Amino acid sequence: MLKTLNVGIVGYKFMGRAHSNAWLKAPLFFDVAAKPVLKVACGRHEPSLKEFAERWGWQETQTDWKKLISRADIDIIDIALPQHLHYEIAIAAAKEGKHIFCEKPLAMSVKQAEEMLRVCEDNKVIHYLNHNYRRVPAIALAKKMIENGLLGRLFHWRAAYQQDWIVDPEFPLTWQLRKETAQAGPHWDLNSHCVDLAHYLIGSIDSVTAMSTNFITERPLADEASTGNLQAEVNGSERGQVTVEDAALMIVKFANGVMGSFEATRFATGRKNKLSFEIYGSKGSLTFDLERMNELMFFSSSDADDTQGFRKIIVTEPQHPYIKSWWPPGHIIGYEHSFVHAVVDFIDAIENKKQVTPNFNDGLNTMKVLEAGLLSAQTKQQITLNT
Ligand code: SOE
Repeated sequence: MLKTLNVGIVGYKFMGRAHSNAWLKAPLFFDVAAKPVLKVACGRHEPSLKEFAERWGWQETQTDWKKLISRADIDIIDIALPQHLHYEIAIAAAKEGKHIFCEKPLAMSVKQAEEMLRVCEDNKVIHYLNHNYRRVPAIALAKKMIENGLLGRLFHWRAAYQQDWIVDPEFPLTWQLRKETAQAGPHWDLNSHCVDLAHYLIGSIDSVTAMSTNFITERPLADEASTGNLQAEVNGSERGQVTVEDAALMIVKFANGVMGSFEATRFATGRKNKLSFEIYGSKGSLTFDLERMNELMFFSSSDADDTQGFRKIIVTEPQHPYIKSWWPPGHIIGYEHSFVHAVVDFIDAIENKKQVTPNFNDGLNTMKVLEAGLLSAQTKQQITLNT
């Protein structure tokens, strides 16, 4: 009989659903090292929590996360909440010896991230930070191609994460648009993904210069109880200040000499969830676009001169990362599959007592870059990182 691991999840909205799906699907499609049991779902609003638990098959509910964490029968705490709630829960969970599966971005600051990492290390728990895009097969393939030298010496990294869900000035002031709950706008939410990918694919970042702007400075207040899934309802006629940026641009120098840029916005009308990057090297180049996530574009200088050009690799073959556990060759996968891959690797790390990536250390490194970006935008100075 396969060993089991009891999971307690905190949060039941967009990420609560994405994580629940991953816990359920992982043992159905992959030969996991242990089977996750959806034991307890935790959240503040009991009726919505109960409905969530019933739909996804969580065995029990709990409205007090402290009680959940102190339960001896829970092995894993899944933090599927906004970033301002990560720190306290992660620290308490690590102190109870629970392994942690935490949604991104890791925290509100470098200071919080440092402490979260230290407490996890002191208590020897496995800590995973869910920058799920590392486990999109096309991106994992890009990593392999770079490591195998197909691009040669790297020169350029260019990333843009573009969405458009707050273009309407009447979209309410949800937690993502307030500094006390989000720390920053797309620079935190979206650039955190791209910085994580840049660390994964290119290497560490040495210096940062950034600028940011606001297009809409005031919005109607939100009815937080009905927000979730990037949708929200207005609460009354009062308006409040937007206290995070609406768009950010950042240019960086990597330790290996690569020049890089990052663009993050929720005002790119028509762009729904477009995370794209381009990497240019001495022997070839790669480009990726999340809106076409099963494809990777590759240019190789070693192709014959008369037929050279970007070719499209459809990343649906059994030789491609994670694919052979899904469908027959040529059948595409989607957004939610990257979460399943994360759960599979996280369970493997727990069972084999090894650390998984990205973890809180990777999250800390990302926080350092993002915080430097905020400081640079504020001071209009280039910031050197001492990592
Ligand atoms: C909202 O901008 C968001 O849901 C991010 O928070 C996620 O990390 C990203 O995957 C999709 O967009």
